[in-house]
Order: sequence, then structure tokens, then C-alpha cells
Amino acid sequence: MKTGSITSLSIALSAATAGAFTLSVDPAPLTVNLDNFNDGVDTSAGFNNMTSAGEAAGFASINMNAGAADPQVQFPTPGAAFSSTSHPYFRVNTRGTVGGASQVFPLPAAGSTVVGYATTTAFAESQLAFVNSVPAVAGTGLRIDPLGGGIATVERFDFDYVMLDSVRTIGLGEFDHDGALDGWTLSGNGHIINGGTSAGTSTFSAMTAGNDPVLERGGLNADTNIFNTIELRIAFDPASTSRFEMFWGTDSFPGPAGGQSVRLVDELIRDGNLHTYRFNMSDEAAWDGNLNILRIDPLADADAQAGRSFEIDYIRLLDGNAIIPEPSGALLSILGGFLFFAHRRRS
Ligand SMILES: [Ca+2]
Ligand SMILES: [Ca+2]
Ligand SMILES: [Ca+2]
Repeated sequence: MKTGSITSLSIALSAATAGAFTLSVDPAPLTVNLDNFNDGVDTSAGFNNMTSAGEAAGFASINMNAGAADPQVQFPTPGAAFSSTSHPYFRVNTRGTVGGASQVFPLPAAGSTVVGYATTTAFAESQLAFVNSVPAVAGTGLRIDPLGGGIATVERFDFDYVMLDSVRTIGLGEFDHDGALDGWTLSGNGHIINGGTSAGTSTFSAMTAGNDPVLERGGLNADTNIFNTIELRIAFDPASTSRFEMFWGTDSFPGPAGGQSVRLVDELIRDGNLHTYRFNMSDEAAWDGNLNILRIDPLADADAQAGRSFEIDYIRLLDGNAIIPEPSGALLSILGGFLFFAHRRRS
């Protein structure tokens, strides 16, 4: 990343702000929804040996007869046509009978664009990439052939979301169907209360009830050399004053551990609306090896015990090396407690 100039050095941060990372607030989105199946309107079509079982609670359900040959369902995008030029990667969150390699094709069908993924009985996200035919794949939807492998008369497949990404992305939490926690746990001390996920908002919302309210997801295995950027979209209670803190652990720097976290206080936008915070972690010495755990204390101290609300739209890992800096806009670089305002220019 080229930095045109560093125009000021301001030590205006509270003592709680810490970490060595670069922060972008509300950068241009890198991901679009092909469909999140959250509006309850079933638009599935083009069946072969499958039938719709409806759309409700934030996902679309499709049935196939066991062993059916070449099962197919089509999901037209409700939005604009997409192109692999801008969005070469995509993610499918699905569950179904454990089967062979399910396949995905763009619509209208085009050659040599097939990708395969394995379905599991619990919702799980598959990260996929279009196999680009020159010059690119463009489409108005996807056709999915969810190959089953069970013995039930009817096998059912549920589709939570399909998202198209500009850079390689892992959805650590998209909170996109009713009750979804996407592998996150409300750990230990009970200081997160009234938590719940709604497909209507595609968010997890909750309140704090004490210091160090903990959201944690373990069992990760992501190469920090590639996935050096965390993106979080979150809303904070206007009445809150507390810091936000995020801890991590890798196979070479186990965590969560004190001193292995990023903290924000003054940088938080506390207007009750969702804002995007993108952290490039590549300056962190302990962002090394394979990431295996992430812990978020949304509002960690101060008035947390008074009961403050927060709402999370998503938590993602991004290939930050592939992110092209925006032509304008402010960037905050926080190194050892010093705040740099870097105004980036194309060069
Ligand atoms: Ca729908
Ligand atoms: Ca959904
Ligand atoms: Ca969401």
C-alpha cells in the first residue's frame, strides 16, 4: 500500500487504545449478497429431480429424492448481474445430507466454471472461486447441484446465504438466519444477555451485563499470511462509553492472551447504527502462523455492567494483500498507542 503522506501525528487517544494495526472505518464494501433467503419469498426455480420446500427463518429449503440423478436447483439473484471480474470468489452457507461433491454453476450456464464443495449436516460455509473462462464469468444467478449421499427417501438441503466477494473471504459469523451463532459461543461469565440472531436484520444483538462480555469462536484454521485483515460490522449503544477489545490466538502465539489484542475507544462510532471496522493486522508480531481462535469483548469495561446494547452484522477474515486502497478517504494507523492519520493517494 502506498501512503501519499502522513499529515499529522496526534496523541488524542485514550490510554485504553492499544495495538499495532491499521484501521479503516466504513470502507467501500468488498462483498455483495447474491441472495440471503431472508425475505420469505421463495424464488428457487429450474428444478431437476428436486422440489422447493419453501423459504422461512432465513434460509431456502430444497428436497430431492435419495439417489436422484443430476439434482439441480437455480437461484436467480434479486440484484444486478454479477461478474467474476469484480467478484471472483463466493461463499455458500448450506447444510444437508453428507454427500459427494456438490457443484455450482453460474447462470446462464457457461463452460469450465464448475466448482465443488462438500455438504455437512450442520450449517457450514464453503469458500469457493469461479474457475474463470476468459475473459470472465458473468451471471444472473447460480445453479447448484447438491449431490446427496444419504439413505432417507427424501434428502433436504437448506441454503442460508450466497455471497460474492472481491477478495478471498472467510465468513466467521454472518448471523444470517434465525438463531444462528455460526460457531460463536457466549463464554464463561454470563456478561452477555438477551442475545439472539434474527434473519429479519441478519444480525446478532445482545446486551452487556458486566465487564468482559465474551464472544468467542475457536476451532479456526486460517493462514494469517493470507488472512491478515479482520472486518467487523457492528453497532454500539449511544449511551456506551466502554472500550471494544478483540483478542486472537494462533498456533505460534496461543490465545486469547493479555497483550494480544486490539482495543478501540475514541474510534468507535456510537450512534446505534451499523458501521464497518476493517483491521489490517500485518504489523502485529503475534499475527503469525495459523489463526485458531478469535474473541470479541464488544463493550469490555466502564459502563458495561449498566447494560449496553450492541449488534453485529458480520465478522469476516479477508485477504488484505488483495485489497486495493481506495483513492481517497482517511485511514487510521495505530502503532504503539500513537494515532496516524494517513491520507492515501493513488500514485
Ligand atoms: Ca427470497
Ligand atoms: Ca439467510
Ligand atoms: Ca449478517
